[in-house]
Amino acid sequence: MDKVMKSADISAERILEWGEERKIDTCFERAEKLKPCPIGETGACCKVCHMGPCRLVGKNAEEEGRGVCGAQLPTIAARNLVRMIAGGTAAHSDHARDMAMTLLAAATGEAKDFKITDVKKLYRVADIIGIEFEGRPVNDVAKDVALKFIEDFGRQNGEINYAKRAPKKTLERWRKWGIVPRGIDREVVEAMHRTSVGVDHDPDHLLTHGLKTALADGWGGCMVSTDITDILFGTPRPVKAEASFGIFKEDEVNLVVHGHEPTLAEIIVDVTYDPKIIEYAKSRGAKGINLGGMCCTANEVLMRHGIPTAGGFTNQELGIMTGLVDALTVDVQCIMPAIAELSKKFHTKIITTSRKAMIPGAVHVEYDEHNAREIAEKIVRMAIDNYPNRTKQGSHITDKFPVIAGFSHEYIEYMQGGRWRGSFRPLNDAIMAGRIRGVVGLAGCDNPRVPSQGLHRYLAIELIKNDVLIVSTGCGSAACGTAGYLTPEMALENAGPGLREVCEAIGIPPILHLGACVDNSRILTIATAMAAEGGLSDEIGGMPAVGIAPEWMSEKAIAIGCYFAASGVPVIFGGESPVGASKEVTKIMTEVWFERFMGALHFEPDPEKMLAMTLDYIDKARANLKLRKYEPGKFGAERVLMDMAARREIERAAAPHAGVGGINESEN
Ligand code: NFS
Repeated sequence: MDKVMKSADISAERILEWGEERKIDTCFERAEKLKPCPIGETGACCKVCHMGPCRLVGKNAEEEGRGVCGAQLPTIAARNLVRMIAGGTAAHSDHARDMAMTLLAAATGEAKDFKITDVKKLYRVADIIGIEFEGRPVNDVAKDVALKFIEDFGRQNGEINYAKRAPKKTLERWRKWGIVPRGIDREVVEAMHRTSVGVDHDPDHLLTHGLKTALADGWGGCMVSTDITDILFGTPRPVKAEASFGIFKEDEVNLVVHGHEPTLAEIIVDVTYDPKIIEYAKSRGAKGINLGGMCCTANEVLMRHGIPTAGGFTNQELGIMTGLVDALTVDVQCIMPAIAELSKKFHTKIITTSRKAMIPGAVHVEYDEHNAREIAEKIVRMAIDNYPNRTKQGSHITDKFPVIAGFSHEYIEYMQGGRWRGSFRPLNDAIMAGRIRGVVGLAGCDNPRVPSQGLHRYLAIELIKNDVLIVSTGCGSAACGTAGYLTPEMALENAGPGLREVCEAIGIPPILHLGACVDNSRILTIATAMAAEGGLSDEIGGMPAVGIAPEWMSEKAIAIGCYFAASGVPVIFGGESPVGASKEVTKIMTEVWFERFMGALHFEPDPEKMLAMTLDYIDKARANLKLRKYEPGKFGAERVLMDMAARREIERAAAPHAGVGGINESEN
């Protein structure tokens, strides 16, 4: 029998084999040794008080099972899911809070190393949230924008700022069902309260609040974070980069930024270009400084600066095992504590930087936005100082692939018509004509419990073969990038005939990398723009669009899945359902949510079934919208609204050796 692969990534698999020979443990071995508890895995375990934990198992558990307090299985499963949503929302939104605080400190001059980079985006955002901007100093506008967003966290009543950014009909559904978030913190706290012992016991009522909390994540935390990051560091536009372990260089200092927050990483990017720092690296025997990323901090600096990525979640230990990483700085979220222990077998220095997150065994250099450059310099110097300690220990396995990333909402609009005629008309027309069958958001983590990255890659290839345009984020993007899928050539080789034509005409890959997980908010605003453009659905619900997260593992993924469902997008997650023990909860999330919001959250471990469900949702939406029936290679007429200048810009961006292409800040 063939050996079962742990990772679908060939380089990852080779590093794992190298590690196995030396008995070096990773998440892959730990996942094998530690099987999930079958009771907790399906949501049937309640541990919200200490009369339990109560495990509701057995054939009739749904009807007859009771916890010590009398709680039934649907209540317990619903509570478990709502707590996951609250955890995910808290993570994204606390990150967003810090972004808002940085914007405020930049605007008031307290954070001297930060400035407003994208003034046009600032004005666009100010306009949406009702801040006067014309004729005012930029920093005054930025201060008011920051303060208005900070209100979103602590507001007790009313609606979060960006609720009104949703299509009118979508917002009406939310108002009808009482799920427009008031304030982000309020919804998270209420979720924790309602799921504590002896409070809310009605599964539907609980899950409705779960959706309200999730919307506070999507249209609150995530969207606020994306927009402030664009304002501070620039709105992404196509950029060339590279992915996989080959981004590490044998003769340069390899410093990796890992985690989720872009602020310190942005300053580190800048420091690595400082001639005095480069000179310092040379004085320690290196040819230069090579910055790389992992997980979503990687996505943030990849999108804006073309900093290469070593990949997503399951690659973090393997990166260290190359033996080439001199320092790995981590901020928050998705950082395996195992890296501190693992790093002792190599020369890698692990540096924690957030005041919220420490790991025993790591060095802590605390980031403070008021003193960012000094701290960034200290970190880069630590990496340089560690370069001479590099030994031969390590797999030294290095392959890499080219990547085109940087597809923001603004750029996607621009690429469909140029500076003056940017719109979503061509995309809507291509969908109406059947050239593009539908759109899929491919997101979420990679997971050592499946051949990691494999489900992302399988679904990505099959979907583009079926003329489905993919927008990807987070570790979904990383899994595609480290396989070489994020290039325009991918369309020529693998896309169906309609999608291939569209990609060739514009010069884009069939998988558009939209950024980090918080940038799933870009998918919400793109769907909103498509609804406003006309010809498809006039709300997010009903679009031939589906969200998938085949390898999810984080609570953040659950929050994202739920805010897409509440916004009107059917969502299909891989793996076992964390509420699979309860038929009632499953029915609410699939059938009841679909009736109310035109979205749903499914769990389907079989990737072939995931694919079939995705295409089925898309085709049914096309039929309901009375669009031309999708047939490969047969299209209706469509208008093309691309001006030559725009096309040239995009071709330049996607061409080999091109630098940053497309719009510049003033056109953004
Ligand atoms: Ni998203 Fe980014 Fe990756 Fe999953 Fe973690 S890195 S925020 S949670 S593992 S996609």
